[in-house]
Amino acid sequence: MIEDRGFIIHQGAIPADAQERLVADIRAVAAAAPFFSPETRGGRRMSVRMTSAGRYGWFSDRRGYRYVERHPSGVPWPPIPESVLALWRTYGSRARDPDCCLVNYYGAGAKMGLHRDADEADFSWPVLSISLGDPARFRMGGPERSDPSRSIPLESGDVVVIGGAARLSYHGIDRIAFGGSRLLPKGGRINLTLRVVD
Ligand code: MD6
Ligand code: FE
Repeated sequence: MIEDRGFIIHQGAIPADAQERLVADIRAVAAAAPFFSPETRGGRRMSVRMTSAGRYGWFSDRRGYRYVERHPSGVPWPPIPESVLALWRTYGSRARDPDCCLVNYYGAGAKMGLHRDADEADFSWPVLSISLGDPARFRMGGPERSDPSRSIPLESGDVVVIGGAARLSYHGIDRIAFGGSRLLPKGGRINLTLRVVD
């Protein structure tokens, strides 16, 4: 376990067979609620493709970022897989389950700019992040956008807890090493973030 600026990184937390199980479960989520490319407030398409599981899903368009109860197709989000909930109960919290599992898919060249996860009602709950597939560089900063930041590599099977002092800190994904893992046969990276929403 490494701690940096309040971000807690559990490297190699998920064994290979459990990673395979998670990918299979996420494929089932994406079959019910297909990946889409949200639009930012500024009207640009995000390079990351997204979907969600749980009571709420994360959504963005020109009206801004928010949690919604349905996939853009109109169907409710599928339930959060048990394999994912088990990781939350180990690394996130045993006090309650999360409301949302945001699923991000990074293909070649996809990245995520520095941002804070601040659309939730109660910041005493951590956000848990699970990395699967190709390696990525995770950038961690502080509570202000202008705070100094540094990046660390995240690999398939790593779990990051963003809570406590880091809960509202800026972070992002600089780049991924496309094809750097064999977990996803077509390459790319899946990141799951689990949140308590309201
Ligand atoms: C990613 N993660 O790792 C993007 N957010 O693909 C996040 O934006 C994130 O890793 C909140 C907490 C942990 C995270
Ligand atoms: Fe985030």
